[in-house]
Amino acid sequence: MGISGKNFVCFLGREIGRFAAIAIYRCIIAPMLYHQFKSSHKQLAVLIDPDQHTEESLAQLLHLAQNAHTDFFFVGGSLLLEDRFEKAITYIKEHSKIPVIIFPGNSYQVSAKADAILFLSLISGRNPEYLIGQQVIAAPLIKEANIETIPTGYLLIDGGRISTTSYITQTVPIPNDKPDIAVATALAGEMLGMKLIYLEAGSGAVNSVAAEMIKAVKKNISVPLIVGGGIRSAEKAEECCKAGADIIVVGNILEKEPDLLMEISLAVHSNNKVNE
Ligand code: 1GP
Repeated sequence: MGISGKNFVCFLGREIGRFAAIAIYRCIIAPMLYHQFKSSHKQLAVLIDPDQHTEESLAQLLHLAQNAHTDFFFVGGSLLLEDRFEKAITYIKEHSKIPVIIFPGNSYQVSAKADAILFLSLISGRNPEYLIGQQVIAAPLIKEANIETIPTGYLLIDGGRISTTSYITQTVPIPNDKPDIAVATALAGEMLGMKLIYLEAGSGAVNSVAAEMIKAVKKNISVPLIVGGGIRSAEKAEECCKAGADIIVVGNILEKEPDLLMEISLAVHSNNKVNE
């Protein structure tokens, strides 16, 4: 065999190795976070809006979150007036081992440093911009960032006041006392291939998502159910878990009372001991 033949064999070997490494990464390592979502344990996500934190308050929250065995950080915000998104993700990744998942408020909230992104489609609304428009802009950026992408059906529920999400997206939330609408919407999301369903009452909601609605949706879907918005106490977090939420998201209250995190985490995770 001539020298060019040897080179060709080396080249082929390297290419096969490269493809195998990519395949192993994509099939085994990369989907790990979605598998964590699918765990039968109740889990807690702390929402970090970079605009609401100084480096000092962020450091304090990371410390508390670590002690409280927080399962995920969700990072994002509806507005993000200041250029703190990338800086916040970098800081969290440098100072904590808790997975960072982007919870994007718009198509530009993408970072290669995050572990994953919730690829949200606001399926409770009828505004094409938030059903598919923003996603088309974000898709090439996410591909470039090469992070785990989790298609998520996002349902906005009436939390008792006009939420920022409702205002920004110009969509009407589902009434909190209409579980049937939420069930039909979540089912459609799952049938369209969404891997998570997220019931969102809006940050700072007066009323969190009603237990009846959580129960009804959970009964009808087979993908993990995330619930957030207006969860301000351990009791409320526990009520949502008991109704069927798999992942509880808490944000706003921790900006004012970070010490509540431990109590809320115990309430969420205590369900696991009962269920085990
Ligand atoms: C995430 O928007 C919520 O689903 C967070 O809501 O800020 O009210 O906890 P809070």
